[in-house]
Parts: sequence; C-alpha cells; structure tokens
Amino acid sequence: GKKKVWSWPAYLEEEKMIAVPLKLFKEVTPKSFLRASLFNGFKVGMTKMERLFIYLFFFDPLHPSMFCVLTVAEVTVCFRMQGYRIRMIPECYDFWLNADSWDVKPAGWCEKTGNKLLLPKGCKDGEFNWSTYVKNCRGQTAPKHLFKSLNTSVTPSGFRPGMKLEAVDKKNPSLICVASIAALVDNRLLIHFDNWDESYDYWCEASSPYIHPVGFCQEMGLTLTAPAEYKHPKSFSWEKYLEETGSQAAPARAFKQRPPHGFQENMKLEAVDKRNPMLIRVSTIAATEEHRFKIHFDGWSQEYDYWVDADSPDIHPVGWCAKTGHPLQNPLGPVDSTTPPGQ
Ligand code: MLY
Repeated sequence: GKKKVWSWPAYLEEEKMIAVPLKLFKEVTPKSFLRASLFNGFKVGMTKMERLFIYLFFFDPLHPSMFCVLTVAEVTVCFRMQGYRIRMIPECYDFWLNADSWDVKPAGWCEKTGNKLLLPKGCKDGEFNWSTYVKNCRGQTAPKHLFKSLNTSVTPSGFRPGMKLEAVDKKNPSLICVASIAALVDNRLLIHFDNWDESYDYWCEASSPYIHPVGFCQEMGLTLTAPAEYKHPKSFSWEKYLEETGSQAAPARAFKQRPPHGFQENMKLEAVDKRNPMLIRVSTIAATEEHRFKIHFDGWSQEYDYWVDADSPDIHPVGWCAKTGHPLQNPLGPVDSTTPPGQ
C-alpha cells in the first residue's frame, strides 16, 4: 500500500484537537532570514577538521553567575523563525539552545560590560586574549550581528544589585525564600538565595512569576524561608534583616508580573524532549497551572510528561520544525522518530 505521510493538518483533524495559537508564544517573529544564510556554512555532519568554530559566551547552567568560553559544535541544518538551535560543547557536558538566546554573547562582551568571564582550562587570569585564542584554535569569532540579544532595549526598572526580595527556589519550588539581586544585566536579574551557595541562583526577568517584593509572603499568609543559618528563622523580620545587612528592599513597583499564559489543555505544539534535547516532538498540553503547563509527548507513556514554564525556549508552535528545517519526531514513529524519549 501507499506509505502514510504524517502531517500536522491531517493529525489535528484526526485527533480533533487544535494547535496552540501563535500569539501565545513569547517571541514568534519571522525575522532572521539574513542570519540564516550566515549560518548556512555550518552543517551537521561536517567532519571535525572541516568544521568551523565560533567562540561565544554563555551563562554556564551549572554556575549561572559565571560566564565561560564555549565552542559552537554543531548547528542544526536550519534556523527557527527567529533563530537557530545550537549545540554547545563545553568541557564535560553539552546542551542545546536557540541561537537567538539571551544566554549567548559575542566574544568581548564580558570585557565591555564588566562581567566576569570564566576562562578555558589552562588560561591564566590576565593572559587570555580572544584573538590569540581563536587563532590557536583555528577558528573565528561569531560576527556581532548574529546576536539578537544585544539589541534588546533596556528600560530602567528600579531594581539594583544588592536589593532584597522574596523568591521561589526553583530547585525546591514549594519554598519562597529571602533572596538578593546578585547581578543585573540588560533586563535580567540574577537571583541569589541569602547564605546559600550559587547552585540555586537563576536569571529571570522583572516579569517573572517567581519573584515577589518584600512582605509578599506575610500578605498572602505564606511561609517565608529565612536565610540559611539565620539565628531565629521563626521570628524572621524584614525590617531587622534589612537593617542588619545594611540593604534595601527592591521597590514593589519594579515587579511587573506577567498575566497568566493562556495555553489550554489538549492544545498541540512542538516541544523539546528534555531527556534527549536534540529531539523536538509532537506534543499535547496535558495540564496547566497559572504560569506553567505539562507537556505530553504524543504516542509515548505519561511517565515522560514534564512541566515547563510558559516562557520556556523549548516550546514551539505547530509548524515550527517544518519552517526551520529541524526534524520533528511524530507520534507514528517513522524512520526518524523511533527513539523513545530519553534515549
Ligand atoms: N533540603 C534542601 C533544601 C535547600 C533549599 C535551598 N534554598 C532555600 C535556596 C537542601 O538542603 O538541599
């Protein structure tokens, strides 16, 4: 018989389901055709010798407050509506991100903005120099115009480094804790939990649902987790703590919480498989909460379901893969989609 070709329109029809409306995705602007052609030289499957290297900075996900030197190892054959996905290979682990990600900066950015750059192994402080480094690796730096994130306009927010606030510990999401703004870059805040190590830190925007002004827990009748090793955690008082630490509370007006996301149960989309982030799968929204929702991979067991924030860079509208040339793992499991999640 004739081989059945999987397609979104036929699938939606068959399942009697609808796609998530485009407007619910944070940034779906069909830009970057220019950048696409610049990346055409970088194709998956090039041998190591032929491959060109681009040097970039990023926020190390294990040490989010540091910047480090990375190589672009592989670029998917195409680009997304507003960018591409790149596989980054640091020393011991690799991960994928969208090429227009705020986390990627051009060489020289740290120096220019006074941020700390984590140097490649074997480089001594004060000795690192981009042009020598790139020459030694027989590479080249990525041209500045590839970085969309450089053009974001920065609006004065009222947040300042050192200010205190109440923030959700994303690793222990049931905890709202005493926290500080450890750094401020563009419109982004680095949240640090007082007296804890940096492993709990995260970057977010002023509109993040995870941060609240001082006094939020009290007002809402929630428990506020005091700083680690705080003498009397039960009787924690902001007034006393601000005085003890000589710090200021972040002004309430600076918090601009975004409205609930609008994604609804049963809507279809394309989502990155967190366990094998190279893959993007046909997915359904299985459950929703105010600021996040649960992704189900069509055709796979519920055990692979996972929660994502509504502004996650890992979710895309129906048709995104086709537009950007990224392979899409469909629920029928043809040649290119025989890999179960996490394999
Ligand atoms: N039981 C956990 C809780 C850590 C919470 C850290 N937050 C508040 C930053 C642990 O001790 O690892």
